[in-house]
Amino acid sequence: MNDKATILLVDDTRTNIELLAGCLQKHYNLKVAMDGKRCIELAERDPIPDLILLDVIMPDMDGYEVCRTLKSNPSTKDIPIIFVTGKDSDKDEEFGLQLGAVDYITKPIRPAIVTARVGTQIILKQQSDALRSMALHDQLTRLFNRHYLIEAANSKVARITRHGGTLSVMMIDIDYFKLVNDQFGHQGGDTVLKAVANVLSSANRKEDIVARFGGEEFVILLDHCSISDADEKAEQLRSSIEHLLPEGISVTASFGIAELQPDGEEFEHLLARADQAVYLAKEKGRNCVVQ
Ligand code: GH3
Ligand code: MG
Ligand code: MG
Ligand code: MG
Repeated sequence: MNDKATILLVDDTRTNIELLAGCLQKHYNLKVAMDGKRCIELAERDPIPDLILLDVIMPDMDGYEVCRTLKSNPSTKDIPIIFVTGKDSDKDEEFGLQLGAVDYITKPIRPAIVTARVGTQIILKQQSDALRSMALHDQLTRLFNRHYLIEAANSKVARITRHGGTLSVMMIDIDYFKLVNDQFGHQGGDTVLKAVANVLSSANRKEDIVARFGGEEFVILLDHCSISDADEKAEQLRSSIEHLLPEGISVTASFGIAELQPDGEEFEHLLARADQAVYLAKEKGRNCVVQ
């Protein structure tokens, strides 16, 4: 994996780009845009930049307008922006910072100053990414946590309520997990949880959200997925979990699935239906899928 941070350089003057690239290319991945429109395109494209160095005076769309556009788009609003500009009055600087830029560097470009200020912002960005990742993931399994699941689900449900679409939810509860702990100890139980989490996440599409919902409970949010597709998928996962451990050690799980009703059903209600289905799966004798 390439863990160099990515910086997007935006300036309509080639010599400025060359000067900035000269001081930054050794330590960072660089992307270059020579106008505002291209900057907005590249800001959304992988690798998503960790920082944007943005010129102000450019034809068509100036840097202030580019900044406003980036800040109003949920997928680019958290990318830090440093203005690098010849507009050097206090008023200009104040204006740029009020637009949400994290720093404001005036031209002529002084390589040592740019390098130092960029370095500081990259460290801050990496720290905030790490904190965000910790806040959204479960430490043991590395899956998303309940908090993230609910946030993501509410926004998917809102989108579907407005524009239509299909969403299914799958709830998974490991059977007799207390016995797994009793038999193999808490650490052994943790190893089983990690193994089950791996099965659940490796078998899924990129757009699915796999979360650890509680102790030995997991939830998968299946976007663009009908109840019959969810049923097929759950059956595959159920079988993979059943065959996960060597013969003689039994780990199975009970599955409940439900599809969002198109009458404005809320996620909480959808989840309660999946939970009820898990309860019925337990009643039926466990290691099965109920809808
Ligand atoms: P059922 O088939 O009815 O679901 O039985 P169960 O034993 O799985 O049911 P229950 O929900 O009562 O027990 C879940 C157990 O999971 C209890 C708890 O000690 C254990 N557990 C919860 N979180 C963790 C964890 O992080 N690690 C380990 N090892 N065990 C955990
Ligand atoms: Mg310019
Ligand atoms: Mg449980
Ligand atoms: Mg259980």
